[in-house]
Amino acid sequence: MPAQPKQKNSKPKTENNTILLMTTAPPENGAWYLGKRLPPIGLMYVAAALEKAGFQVQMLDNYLMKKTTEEIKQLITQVNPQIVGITCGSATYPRCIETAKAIKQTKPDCKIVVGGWHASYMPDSLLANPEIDYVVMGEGEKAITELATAITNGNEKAAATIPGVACKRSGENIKNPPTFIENIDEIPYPARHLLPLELYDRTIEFLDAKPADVMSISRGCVYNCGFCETRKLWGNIAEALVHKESSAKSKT
Ligand code: B12
Ligand code: SF4
Repeated sequence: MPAQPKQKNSKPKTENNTILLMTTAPPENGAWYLGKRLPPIGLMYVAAALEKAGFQVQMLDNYLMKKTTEEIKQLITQVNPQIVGITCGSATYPRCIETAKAIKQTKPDCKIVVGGWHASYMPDSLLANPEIDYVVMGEGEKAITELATAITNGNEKAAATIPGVACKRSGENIKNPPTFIENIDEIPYPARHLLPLELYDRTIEFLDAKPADVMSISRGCVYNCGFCETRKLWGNIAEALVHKESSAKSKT
């Protein structure tokens, strides 16, 4: 197994530095609902970066776990997170907002940060909801680590200047253009240990192999196909970067 990549630590200073990272599901009777589930790799990368920076991280893949709003409220009371991070795609937007409302009702001082695809393409639509404090656009690891550090240090002014972060200030939406992580080897491997991997279906129709899992082997693309949004999310990266995660590790 290769050694974990090194990353600079920026230790959070406050006592409560618990962060809950979660997904929500699209409506079950909608066209976008997939019965099968694979672990959410983007969110696991975000979790790993936060753990590496010294935060206490918990994950709830609620697409899989299907907790009700009431159960989420109970979880928030139990975990008492200072920050909740939610992945939001366009299909999951309504549930993301519904969940954010429930979290704020339970713990009004909890900061809600939304990242992922809808957040990256349509940050204003998220910031229009009073429950959403921050939006992270694009690659999440560096932005969320800097943002969580600023929030836990009570430095909301610094939070508003972080590349890739969007937020409301004096009635205006501030949107700082994202930057990319230059040295991809700094990114820790996805935090698979934070999810109940045994509960996932982990099969893929055309593969006669089980368990199947997801890995990310590049960031960005050298091409620019008209139908593909990879360049929009990941920018004009001139070189595809290979991120090695051992296959042995993913067999867990
Ligand atoms: C692989 C993939 C899948 C896999 C997911 C495997 C998995 N479990 O992770 C499968 C096949 C299951 C899948 C399913 C679907 N997908 Co898909 N998928 C992709 C694809 C090709 C790559 C995503 C990926 O893994 N990227 C690599 C990781 C590292 O990046 P990431 O996930 O974007 O996460 C980073 C950032 O977004 C951010 N981030 C993510 N979450 C959070 C949360 C917080 C709090 C923060 C701060 C940051 C953050 O930080 C991460 C690390 O840098 C993208 C296209 C693309 N190029 O991005 C489409 C894409 C994400 N999928 C899309 C869609 C529509 C779907 C489906 C709804 C399709 C369907 N008919 O059901 C489903 C539902 C997915 C869901 N859960 O909601 C759309 C979303 C469009 C939109 N506006 O929402 C995309 C963008 C493709 C497209 N243009 O249509 N998908
Ligand atoms: S479809 Fe997207 S990811 Fe694939 S080669 Fe084209 S631009 Fe690159």
